[in-house]
Amino acid sequence: MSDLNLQRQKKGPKAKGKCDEEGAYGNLCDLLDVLRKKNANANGENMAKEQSRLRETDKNITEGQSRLKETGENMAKEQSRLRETVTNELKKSRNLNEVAGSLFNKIQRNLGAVGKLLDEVWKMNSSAQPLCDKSWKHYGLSCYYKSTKAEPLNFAKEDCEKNKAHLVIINGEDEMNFLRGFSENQYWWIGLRRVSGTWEWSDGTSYEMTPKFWGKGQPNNSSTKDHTGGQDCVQFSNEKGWDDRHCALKYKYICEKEIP
Ligand SMILES: [Ca+2]
Repeated sequence: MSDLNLQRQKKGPKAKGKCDEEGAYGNLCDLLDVLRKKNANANGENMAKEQSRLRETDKNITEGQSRLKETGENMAKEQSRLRETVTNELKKSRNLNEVAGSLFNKIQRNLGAVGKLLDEVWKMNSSAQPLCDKSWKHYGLSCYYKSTKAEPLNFAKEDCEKNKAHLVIINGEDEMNFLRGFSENQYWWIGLRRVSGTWEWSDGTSYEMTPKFWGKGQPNNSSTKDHTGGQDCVQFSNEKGWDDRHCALKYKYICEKEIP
């Protein structure tokens, strides 16, 4: 029996409501009613399916979130471990630097002592050849030369090199004390330069390892009316210590070479 006939049987001839008309209109109305209910059932089923899919999606999202949280936590732990490792390595490297710096200073002091001894021995032997060429001054294991003219840094550097020497490298306190006396209160270029923002001695001696004798407020890398940009070269005087200056400025210079 069709849904429509069943419904009409259940409802009976006296059924009240929208579809209580007899005949074609009543049948049509009943048919519409059945269709509406079927449609409602179909919608209900679709909604149930949709709800189920949504629940599944929600579950997947929750699981994904949980995995992400776990990954995030692992990454945070790994980051923390890495930070700790880097900190420890930095500490070790600083300690090594300190040890190396201390050794370097000891070596410098020993070399100074050897130089003085050499000087004493040389003085005792009056027939010995001078330790340094004429117009060069002996100190420690080196000979030092003071220029008579003021020149830009590049000229000074080349002039020292022509004499198989280099602009003076200040390795320690002893040598600096010697140079203070040697400098006669004038201004001199030394072999220290800023290269790409890092201070470097011209013979490759480590700047980090050597003691610094910067004057008050130096290095200040200042600009002047005539010279903009970096003060990348270093001048020293007994009175003011080291001062970074523009390399194009002219100063006298001190060359140094090792005792032959
Ligand atoms: Ca300066």
